[in-house]
Amino acid sequence: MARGSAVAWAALGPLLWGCALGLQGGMLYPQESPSRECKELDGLWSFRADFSDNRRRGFEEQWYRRPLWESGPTVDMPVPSSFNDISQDWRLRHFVGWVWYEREVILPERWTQDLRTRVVLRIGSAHSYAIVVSAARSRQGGWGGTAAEQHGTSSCHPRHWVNGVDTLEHEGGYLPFEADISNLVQVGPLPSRLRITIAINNTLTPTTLPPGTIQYLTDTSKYPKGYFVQNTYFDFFNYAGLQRSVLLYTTPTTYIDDITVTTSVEQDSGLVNYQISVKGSNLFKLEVRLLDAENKVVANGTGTQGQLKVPGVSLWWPYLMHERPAYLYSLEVQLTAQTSLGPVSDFYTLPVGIRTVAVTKSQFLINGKPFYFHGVNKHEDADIRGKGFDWPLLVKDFNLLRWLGANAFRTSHYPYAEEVMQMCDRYGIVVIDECPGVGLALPQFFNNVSLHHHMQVMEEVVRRDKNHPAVVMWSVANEPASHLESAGYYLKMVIAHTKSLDPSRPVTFVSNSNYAADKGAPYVDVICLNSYYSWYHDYGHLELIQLQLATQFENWYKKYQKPIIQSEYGAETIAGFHQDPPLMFTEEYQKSLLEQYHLGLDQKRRKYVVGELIWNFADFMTEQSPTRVLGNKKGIFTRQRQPKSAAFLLRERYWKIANETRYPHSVAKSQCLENSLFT
Ligand code: BDP
Repeated sequence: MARGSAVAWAALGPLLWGCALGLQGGMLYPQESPSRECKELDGLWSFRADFSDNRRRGFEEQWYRRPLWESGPTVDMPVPSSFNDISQDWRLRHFVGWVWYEREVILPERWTQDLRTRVVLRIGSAHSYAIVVSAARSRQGGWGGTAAEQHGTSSCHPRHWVNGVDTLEHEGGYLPFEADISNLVQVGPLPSRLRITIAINNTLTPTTLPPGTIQYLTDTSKYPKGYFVQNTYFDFFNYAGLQRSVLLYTTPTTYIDDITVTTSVEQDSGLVNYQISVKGSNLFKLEVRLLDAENKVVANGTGTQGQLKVPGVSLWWPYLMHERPAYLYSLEVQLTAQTSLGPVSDFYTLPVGIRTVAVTKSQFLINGKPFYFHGVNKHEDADIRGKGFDWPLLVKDFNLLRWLGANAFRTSHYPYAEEVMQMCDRYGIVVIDECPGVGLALPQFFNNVSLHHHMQVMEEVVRRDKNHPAVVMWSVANEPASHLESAGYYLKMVIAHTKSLDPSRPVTFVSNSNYAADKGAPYVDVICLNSYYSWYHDYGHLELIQLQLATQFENWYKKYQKPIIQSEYGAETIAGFHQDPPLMFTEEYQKSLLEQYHLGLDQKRRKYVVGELIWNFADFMTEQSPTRVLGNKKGIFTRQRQPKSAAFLLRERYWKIANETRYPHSVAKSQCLENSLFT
């Protein structure tokens, strides 16, 4: 990629999107439309953890063959939620191995009778390896279904399948997967009920993402026979289970499979390049209409690909960068097709934000204007639900972000729920979209199997999030051991692959290596740096921060000539601890440390430093250790989302920066979101 002048990825997008993903099919967010119905399966599921020594009893006894309660006791488990913090059983909190979820669903008769209907089972995420077995029951009784065999804790790879048609396997948490189950529910005597059994294994191995190791402790004077622990190399609790929604949805048998949109700007016109894939028939017609926020048609087209021109465009601007941020159009796609069973239609509407992203050697540009990331790093994390998706929590977090004057966050350290990304589009919160490439700490993690899987995961991330205007950059990893030669090759390959999947966005990874030793930095578009001056070393010496920060920035910039984001900095703080003059762990220390960083950042902010993301938005749970007091306490909010003193400090700073960098263009005609409370 040429450097020095602005690189407008958006302009390359339409030319290069042809580099098809290796994945089968699209992963459009399920929505209701005149041709599509959804049935959410959130609520209580039956649940059992397989506590057997080898964790394989469920497969050996074929628990999926019959309703789960028939093979032993079950408990209620809410979905979505992590299973870890729900019960009083400490064994479940720390469980490693297979857990079993089950739920029965009554299907609408049309779904089972109308052969022009396609029924899809979609799992928002299952951490981390999942096998889904679906069985349908006819009105006469008796389950028809499928079977799986042989799974252990140390191996995440299922082996044998019988009647595999109606089963589904997926490796990796944090991303959706789905299966067409029409054949199962639409054959034989009419079925009206569906039993869905999902076995999930949370074991992390050297080839999962994130990676981990299972360590057997064999000293029999200390550990019972077969005793093992899961080692992880990242700093958050490995919550697991059905952490996002599960649902069934329908499409016609000929359907809109995927839509890819890239946008660019030509004078005062917006250009929307679309590409649509259709499955089920070759005899079809596609019509597209672009509607503005007032539902007025502003452009239309036909066919599987094309360009829509929007004169007098209202651009998608980040929150606080413009008086009318987050403007969204709607791309209505209508498919009509001839099938052997007669004509069918399918409708899908995609929100579209028109904006460009570009990087120069010292700036990050959105819509051609310098953008400064003033935001946070987050986690999907809360009391009781763990990493389970929760609407009240989501809305609270976005209200806090806007209160704070934050215009961006990084999805540290895995892709967040799709609903989060939609909120970012609607609120104008810019996202650095990070994959679960975290904890790549050991040399053995940089192997070919991992590399292949990592690339596959990037395909899944890009496939899911490519159309979100809020996503302005992909991050392929957090703090990999990037000083290693093997890591250099690995990162080069993952970054190149990501760029081939999406040439419209810059790509980065987040480094904590030394500038001179980092083998991945040559391949990124933006340098993202984590540093913890006066925290993990030189503790208490706040007076050193400015010097060390200046050295860090100057070294990296001199070597790479790329814009830099301070992607993490922060201090552990127990809310309510006070000490002045400041001592570590107090609110005063966190504030003072931040202030010193801010002075350092301000020295470079107008030069080549293009962003600062505090670690962390809120306190979050980690594994137990002598250095963690009920989790990581570097939040500026507590885990319950109450502000520490630092939140007020940051709020003042972010609003000040926002007021300096706002662009009062009058391109937008209306606003899709009311920001008046804060602007
Ligand atoms: C950084 C990691 C982050 C940790 C943080 C910390 O990227 O995941 O939580 O350190 O130690 O190195 O608080």
